[in-house]
Amino acid sequence: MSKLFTPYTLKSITMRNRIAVPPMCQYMAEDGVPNDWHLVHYAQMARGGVGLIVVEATGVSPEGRISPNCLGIWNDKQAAEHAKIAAAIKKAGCVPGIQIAHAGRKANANRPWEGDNHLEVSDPRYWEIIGPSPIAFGGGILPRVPREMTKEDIERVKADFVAAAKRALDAGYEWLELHFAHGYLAQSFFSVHANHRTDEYGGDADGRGRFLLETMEAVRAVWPDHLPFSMRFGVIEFDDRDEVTLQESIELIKKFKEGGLDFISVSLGFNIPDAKIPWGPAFMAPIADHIKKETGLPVTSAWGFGRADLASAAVESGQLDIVSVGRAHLANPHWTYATAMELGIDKPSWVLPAPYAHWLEQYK
Ligand code: FMN
Repeated sequence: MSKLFTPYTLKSITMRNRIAVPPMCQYMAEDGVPNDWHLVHYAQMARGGVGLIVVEATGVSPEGRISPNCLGIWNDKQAAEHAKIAAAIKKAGCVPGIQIAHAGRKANANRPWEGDNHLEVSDPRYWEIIGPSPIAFGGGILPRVPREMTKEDIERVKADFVAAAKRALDAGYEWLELHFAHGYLAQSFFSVHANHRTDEYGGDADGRGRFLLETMEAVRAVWPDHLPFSMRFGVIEFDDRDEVTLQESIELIKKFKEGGLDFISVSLGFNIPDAKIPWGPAFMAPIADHIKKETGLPVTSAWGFGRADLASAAVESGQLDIVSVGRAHLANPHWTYATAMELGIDKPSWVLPAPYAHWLEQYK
């Protein structure tokens, strides 16, 4: 029996196997409200046998969305539609999770297939972007300089994360992930490339980590103890400063752990356009393993684990507690079933719900 197909328990929640769908933006919402696209998309993957789905980056405020078509959870109308998604995922035997996010200086962009670039000021869907310092991401597509956040902005965004977490809980999500990765707002506070503040929210690693730690602690206070409380955190930038960044990340994660964080999704920074990222199958596995060993927190990671042998090896070796498989689930929402067959687990059809499994088991 592959360890991949053994249950995984965190707090009061048990996943039926150790495979997760990581958050993947669909850019298909109007006014941040989930619709049929999202319901079908998530229900279909849940019925494919995966153990946990973390619903895509969901804005804690209108300004916090990456694009005008990203999901939100800042009002009750959005929360009511989220409740349908969480229920559908759960009904299929999968744990419903959500990633709550603020895009910071990378906000207000076009959808990836429409350019991925900042909207023009003249666009009716334009909004002001904010960040730790007035430094643009750049890279040809994200040239806009964010407004430097005031202390009031910082307090407001923290409160937005808290309100979003409460709504996520009420909507029925059972696994909360803070999006503190990929160069979005929280990650950009931690990055030397994006944060040049001279107040207590900048400077050394303690200063640059302050917004993240305070936001995490504020959300911790409202998210129940019995449900998994997790964070996607970019621990490395691939910018020739990697050893220092990794060590600073480890120290900050230890503080997150003391503050009540249960789980880390180990990812990378994306704070500079010319990062030297060593793309390749499962390239984050040794880094996730290092974070796990140094901090003692259970971990997942993504990026190129979408092959049965790689996913299985990452969990079997103990590098990852659960493996996150994204694009392979877009290609095949029943990826978990296909993987169960490939790994030769007993009665693989029963990874799927009975209305599928019964027939697949009977007629081979
Ligand atoms: N990562 C996030 O943390 N939040 C997101 O909302 C998010 N949106 C994504 C949307 C798409 C369409 C894709 C392909 C990736 C996205 N990512 C996001 C990154 C994925 O979670 C994942 O890390 C990435 O796809 C690599 O894993 P994979 O090789 O299994 O696909």
